[in-house]
Amino acid sequence: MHYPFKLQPLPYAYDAMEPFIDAKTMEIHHSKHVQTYVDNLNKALETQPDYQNWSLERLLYNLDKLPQSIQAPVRNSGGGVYNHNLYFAIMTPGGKALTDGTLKVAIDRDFGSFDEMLAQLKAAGLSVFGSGWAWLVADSQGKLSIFKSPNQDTQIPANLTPVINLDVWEHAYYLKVQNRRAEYIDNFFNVIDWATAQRNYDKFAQTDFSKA
Ligand code: MN3
Repeated sequence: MHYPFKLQPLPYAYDAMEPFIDAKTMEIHHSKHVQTYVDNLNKALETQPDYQNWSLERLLYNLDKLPQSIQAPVRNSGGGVYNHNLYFAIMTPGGKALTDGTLKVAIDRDFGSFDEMLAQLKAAGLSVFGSGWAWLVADSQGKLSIFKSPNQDTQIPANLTPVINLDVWEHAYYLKVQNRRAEYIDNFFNVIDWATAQRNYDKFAQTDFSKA
C-alpha cells in the first residue's frame, strides 16, 4: 500500500457493532474522519515523487528522514490512516472470544490473566490526556505490554507489533456516550475480534519496520 492511499472499506456495515458502537458514530468515524486523514496524507505526498512508492509503514518509521515540510502531515494523517486500519479490522459484530493459542499463553504469562490485561488496557485508555490511543503490543520476543500514544502517533517507531489498538479520541464515542470514555471502552471490549488479534500477534517474530 503506497501513494495514492485509499480509504480501506469496512468488512461490515456501519450498524454492525450495534448496540455497543452506534451506526452514526461508525459512519462518521470511517467516512469522514478517516477519509480526511487519507486525503491529507495524499495531499502531503502529491508533490513528493521520491516518497510516493513508500509504504505507510516505511513513511512512519522514517519520519525524521522525510522533508521537513511533510513530517507533520505524514505523522498526523499517515498515522491516522494506519491506526484506523488496525482499529476497524480488530472489530467484529458481537466480538470473537480468545481461544487457546500462543496469544492466550502470552497474556497469562505477561499479565496473569485475560481480565487483568483488559483492566490495564482500559486504565491506559482512560489515562491518555486529550486524544490518542491505547495498545496491546508485542516485542520481537513475543512479550506483551500496554503502550500509549498521543494524537495519531503509532507504535511503529518503537518497532513493536500491534495486537490491539483502542481509539480514545472523543470522535470515537462522543455521539453515543458523550464524555463517558470508560463506558465506550467497556463497549469496545464487546466487539474485539480476538481471532484477528491472534493473527496480529503471530507476526511478532517477523516485525521489523526498519525494513518496511
Ligand atoms: Mn478515530
